[in-house]
Amino acid sequence: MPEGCGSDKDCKLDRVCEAGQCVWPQRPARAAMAGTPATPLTDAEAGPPAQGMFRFDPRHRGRSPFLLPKQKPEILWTMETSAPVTSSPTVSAEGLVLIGGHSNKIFAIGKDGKPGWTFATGDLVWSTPAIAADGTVYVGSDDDNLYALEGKSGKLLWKYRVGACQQTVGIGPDATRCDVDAGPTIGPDGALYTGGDAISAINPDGKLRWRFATGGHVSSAPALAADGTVYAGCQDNSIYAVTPEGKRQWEFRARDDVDSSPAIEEDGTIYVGSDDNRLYALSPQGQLVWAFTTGDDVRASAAIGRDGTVYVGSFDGLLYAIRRDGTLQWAFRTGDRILSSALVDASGAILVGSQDDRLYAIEPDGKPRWSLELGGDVDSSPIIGPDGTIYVGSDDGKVYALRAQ
Ligand SMILES: [Ca+2]
Ligand SMILES: [Ca+2]
Ligand SMILES: [Ca+2]
Repeated sequence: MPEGCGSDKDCKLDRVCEAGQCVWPQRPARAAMAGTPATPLTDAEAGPPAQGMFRFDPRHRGRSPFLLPKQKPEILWTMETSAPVTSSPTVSAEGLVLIGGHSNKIFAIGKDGKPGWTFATGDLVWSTPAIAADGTVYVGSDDDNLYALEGKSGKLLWKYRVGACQQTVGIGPDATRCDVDAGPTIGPDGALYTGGDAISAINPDGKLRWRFATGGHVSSAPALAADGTVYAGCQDNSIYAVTPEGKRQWEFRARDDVDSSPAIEEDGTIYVGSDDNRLYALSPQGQLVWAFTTGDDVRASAAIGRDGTVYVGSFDGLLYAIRRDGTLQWAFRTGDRILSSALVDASGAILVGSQDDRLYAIEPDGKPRWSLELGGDVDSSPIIGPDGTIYVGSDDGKVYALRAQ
């Protein structure tokens, strides 16, 4: 719950007092008040001082400010990384495409597809690079480190080891428990939120701000509400709400692992999937609003359209459009499991990958617009660059840039 305040001095961190509640600055107070009618924020209003991250902003709504092409795009270029790419891309202010790979590296690729810098870590990279306002790139690795890299050169600025797992790399319970696969998510004050064997908040200088212990591995990126509350799913079947100071607010128990990253609606509702096949809608107080049952695990993260429609893929192969009240609007069938998190473009069209090796563009009413076959599973979550180019990774080891004529 947002805490009450009389002046800015009553608010922790850099928050300010607006209408009796502590909120992040440059953010309309209505966004922080649960229960008020949702007025869609523009992306500029909602955006933190960061250039890019998994699901685009700390609330993880998966809303792109750009438009998907009407026509089926063609492959503009590909870059071979030699191992599957499940990480999702981000684009820097200089136009570099940043993405991690199972070749243990982070790649910076020029707009023309020419390789830029690479940075080698000690294990697989599932994490999506996040880019701070100053250009610093933050990315995690299965070697249990969160890395801060200089955006232009890829030079190491610092690394922070999450947890104290005895075996850091390879496979096995201890080797994977502290993996940094989650996000990171950049908060409005530059703090970094990630997973591993706990939920951690790390300052921009690489020092730990707080660590919230969980009963299992946190594999997906924490989301951050307008009031500073941190939400994260965990393989102990719980969804945790943690205060801006790192204290437990509430815990909601699902019936299986929660590997989906939470998405937060304007009114504070949290949408998150679970291996129990459900997509949950939870109130900011941690109460169940509704649960929508799909045919298999929901590991993808939900996207929230500007009209409040929620889009999420399931391992049953369907991409679901679910109304705010939890009823089905439509479902779109792909040929295999969906792990990729969908994007909603500026006009409400949807873009998502599937393990049938295709990338699908879907109209707001659920009709197919186009689909394009790539060389392997598309588990990476696609993005649209400012010039309309689509970027995505695939299990065939390639990073793709797609553009319509
Ligand atoms: Ca590890
Ligand atoms: Ca299941
Ligand atoms: Ca496949």
